[in-house]
Amino acid sequence: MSFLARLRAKFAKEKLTVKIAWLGLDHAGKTTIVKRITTGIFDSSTFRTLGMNVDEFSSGNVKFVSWDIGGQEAFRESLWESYMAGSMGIVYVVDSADRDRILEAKGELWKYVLDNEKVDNIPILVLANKQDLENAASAGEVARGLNLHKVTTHSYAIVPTSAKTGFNVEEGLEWLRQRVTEKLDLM
Ligand SMILES: Nc1nc2c(ncn2[C@@H]2O[C@H](COP(=O)(O)OP(=O)(O)OP(=O)(O)O)[C@@H](O)[C@H]2O)c(=O)[nH]1
Ligand SMILES: [Mg+2]
Repeated sequence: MSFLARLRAKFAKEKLTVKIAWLGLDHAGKTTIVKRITTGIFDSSTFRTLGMNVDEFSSGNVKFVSWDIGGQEAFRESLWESYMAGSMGIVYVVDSADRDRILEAKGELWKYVLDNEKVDNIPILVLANKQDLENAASAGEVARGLNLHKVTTHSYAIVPTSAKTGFNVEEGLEWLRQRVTEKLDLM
C-alpha cells in the first residue's frame, strides 16, 4: 500500500485535523460565530479579541482547529500573516450591516490573503454576517463590494449568515469541509 493510500485509510477511520483561520475586521462577528458553532447559542457578551482564540470542533470527518484572530488594525499587521500560516482554509467574516466598512474589508482581504504570495491556494469562505439586521447588505452586495468576481487564485464561496439566529452557519462550514477534503483527496 502506498504512503498516500495508507494515509487515506488512516483518515477514513480517524478524523482529519485541519487548521482554519478566521479573519475579518474587528466587530465582524468572528468570535460570536465560533461560539455559536461550539455552544449552539448566541452569546452577545463577546469582547473584542485581543490576540486570538483557539477552539476545536468537528464537522463530519474533519476536526477543525480554529484560530480566531483579532481584527483590530494592530492585530492585522502583527498577527494575521503569521497566525494564518499552515491553515488549510480561511473564513473571512464581514459585518454586512456596516456598509461604510466594506471597502476597508475588501482592502484587507486582498492585502493579507488574495494578493499575498505566502498564502497557498486554499479555499476561502466569506461569511456575509449579521443578516438578521434590517440594514444588512445582501451576500451579492458584499461579494461585489469585496470584488470577489476578480478572484482567480482560490476557490471561494460567499454565504449569508447570522451568528444571532444561526442562519447558514453550518452550511458555510460544510462547504469548507468539502473543499478541504476534496483537496486532500487530490494529493
Ligand atoms: N445582530 C447581530 N450581531 C452580531 C452577529 N454576529 C456578531 N454580532 C455582534 O457583533 C459584535 C462583535 O462581535 P465579535 O464576535 O466580538 O466580533 P469579532 O469579529 O470577533 O471582533 P474582533 O475580535 O475585534 O476581531 C458583538 O456585539 C456581537 O454580539 C450577528 O450575526 N447578528
Ligand atoms: Mg473576536
